[in-house]
Amino acid sequence: MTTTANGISTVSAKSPAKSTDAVNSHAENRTPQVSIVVPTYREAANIPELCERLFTGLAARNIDAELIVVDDNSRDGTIEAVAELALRFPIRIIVRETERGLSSAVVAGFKAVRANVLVCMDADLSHPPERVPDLVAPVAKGEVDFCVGSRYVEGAGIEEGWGALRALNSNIATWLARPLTDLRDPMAGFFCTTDSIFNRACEKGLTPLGYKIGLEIVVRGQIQRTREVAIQFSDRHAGTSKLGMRQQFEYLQQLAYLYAHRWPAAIVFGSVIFCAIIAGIAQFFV
Ligand SMILES: Nc1nc2c(ncn2[C@@H]2O[C@H](COP(=O)(O)OP(=O)(O)OP(=O)(O)O)[C@@H](O)[C@H]2O)c(=O)[nH]1
Ligand SMILES: [Mg+2]
Repeated sequence: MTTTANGISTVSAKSPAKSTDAVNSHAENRTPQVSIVVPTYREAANIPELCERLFTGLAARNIDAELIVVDDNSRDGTIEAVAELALRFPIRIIVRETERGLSSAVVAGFKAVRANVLVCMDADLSHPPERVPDLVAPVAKGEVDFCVGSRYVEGAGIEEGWGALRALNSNIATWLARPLTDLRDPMAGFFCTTDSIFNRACEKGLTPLGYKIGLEIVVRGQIQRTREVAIQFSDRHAGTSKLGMRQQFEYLQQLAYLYAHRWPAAIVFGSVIFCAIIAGIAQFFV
């Protein structure tokens, strides 16, 4: 990783992300209470407003935080936007030149944090930045290990722009994850946890596949103490969605891995039954 002035770290295949390397030159020596990681791909238009609203909300609650943008070489002005904001806010950027993917970007960010309390959120302002302190509070107090900004608890809401198809898609995806966790919104990309929970999930084989890194941490980290904070989920502010068919298939693949992790015996049993049925059917054709 090479680091330049104004808080820019560049990661290439020859220099994979390492936690200490990623602390940029502009960062102060103090240790922040909270590290907020935002994965980005072509989100330059959203970063300034995200940053302003986030740090205004944090200052109002006296929370000392850092913001780490993990960008997959968008080349859309994200680096320049962060460099300008870094003059006023504790923000830095990690640019990955050879890797793509939301979950792996969040993992790279979590490995580069300086605080013990970690937050993950989207850049497109779908997640209200003002609510970060409400997610942080129960985790920082040690009341829970994982706090979600939830779309599916009482008091929460989703902006009307979601069409019926997207709502159905989200509901099916949520329902498929139901056996893995009690969370009403296990798909949320807006959550807070701790570095020790994240490290435990890594030790248990965390696989940064697809979009649902929160679910991955909850299941692999064997988290029991969770809380959901109702949020108003907005449509993306600017730019275009990066969620496509590929991410949907990756989600199914991720679910298969998580089910196998949680119930290895059931998966072996299911595979044997499946093979037996296939072998039985095959007999009719030979
Ligand atoms: N670093 C990185 N970030 C990504 C990648 N794909 C998506 N993101 C970021 O992850 C966050 C969520 O992506 P979105 O495109 O908003 O996905 P979504 O919220 O499901 O869909 P919309 O809100 O409808 O656009 C945003 O901050 C994206 O910029 C990626 O491949 N690499
Ligand atoms: Mg979004």
